[in-house]
Amino acid sequence: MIKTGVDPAKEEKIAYICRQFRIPGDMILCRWIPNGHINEAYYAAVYDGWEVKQYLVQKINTYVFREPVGMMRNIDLITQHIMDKEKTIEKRRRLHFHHTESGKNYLVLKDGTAVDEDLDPLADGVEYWRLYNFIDRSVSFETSGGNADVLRMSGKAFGRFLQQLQDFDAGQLIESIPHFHDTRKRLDDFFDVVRLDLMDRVKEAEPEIELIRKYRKFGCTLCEQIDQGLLPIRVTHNDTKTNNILFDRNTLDPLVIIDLDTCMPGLACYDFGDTIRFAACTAEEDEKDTGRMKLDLNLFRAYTEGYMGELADVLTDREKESLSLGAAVITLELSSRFLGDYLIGDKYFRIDYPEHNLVRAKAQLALFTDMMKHMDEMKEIVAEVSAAASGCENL
Ligand code: ADP
Ligand code: GN1
Ligand code: MG
Repeated sequence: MIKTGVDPAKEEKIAYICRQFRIPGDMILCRWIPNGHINEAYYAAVYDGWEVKQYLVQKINTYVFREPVGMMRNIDLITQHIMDKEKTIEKRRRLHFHHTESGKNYLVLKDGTAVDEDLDPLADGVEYWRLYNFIDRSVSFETSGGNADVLRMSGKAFGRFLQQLQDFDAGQLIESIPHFHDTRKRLDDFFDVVRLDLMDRVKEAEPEIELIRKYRKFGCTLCEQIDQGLLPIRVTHNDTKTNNILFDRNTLDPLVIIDLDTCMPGLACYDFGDTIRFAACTAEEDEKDTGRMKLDLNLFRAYTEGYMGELADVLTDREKESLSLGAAVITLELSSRFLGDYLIGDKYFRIDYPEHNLVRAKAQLALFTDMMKHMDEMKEIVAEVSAAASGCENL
């Protein structure tokens, strides 16, 4: 069991951050939230003498997000756009980022003290934090547990999200991580890392490296389709794991999409594919027994149904055809990212034990191999479901 308590110094720091965001009252409880591989998230409960209010306090990982100010502006624009669409005032269905006294939706600390300047995020002692509403009585899924409803509701949630962003002007956004899902560049970078072999770890992963090499050209398929102008660039989420959706704990109603850090121009099929990779799989992302990493076609179908229910009339035919490819390509891409991180000494993804990234890469490659075996079936399911969702069953 992972310990989620925090030490008194950290507790004091989180309480200080709450005060910088002008939260009235005293922090009475603070817990570390271990899910998520990138940012550092805490739950904080604050009592103002009248009621207890709950917040999510998060340190932005500036090794990963080099432009936190631009990224927070992206998030502001996107949450505002969605609010305007939803016209909802229910707090549990939206993310509300609090502001500091100087009106920023982020806080800069230098050696633990708040400063008003946007300091270099990579400089020593500099940290960027944010604070927003904690969505109460919600649950997020680290795995679907084989439950098709989780997948169907997830498809609905991410489909709706994409649909709501259709008229959002992508030109307003910065690329919070340049080339995030540029698989061709990801694979080039991976083979550079293999060549350098800084940690002398290549010898531990030779079959995995060869497998990635074998499919390198396949991994570039979607990039080629972009080059040929075949796939539209939309504003996408780019990190569509089911643990980035908060569901109502009792009804499974998807309440809100979180982790908006990577929202930027991208392809629908990477969004579609990433949920499939994460949740339409018979085991968790970091399963050690690779024999358990299989694609579950029933879960795949359920996700496709939820997704197409929102997007059948939005996506182009070519995009629909690309969805199954997206699942395989993003799984290969992430395999190379996990393995590349292992080879450079685990600088990017949070790990729970020394070989964690290697284990993750092996698991993802096993899933990728299984997806390739089932590519035709995936494509058939997408065609069937999208035809039914557009009301023309006989296609
Ligand atoms: P990361 O980039 O590290 O994945 P996330 O923003 O996804 O960070 O947050 C990590 C986890 O914290 C999520 O998977 C979710 O379980 C929880 N979480 C994040 N935001 C909220 C929120 N507003 N309310 C409740 N839980 C949240
Ligand atoms: C990271 O932040 P989190 O845990 O939701 C990563 C994704 C990977 C994912 C794999 C910004 O997502 O790209 O697919 O881990 N996010 C970033 O679990 O790199
Ligand atoms: Mg997350």
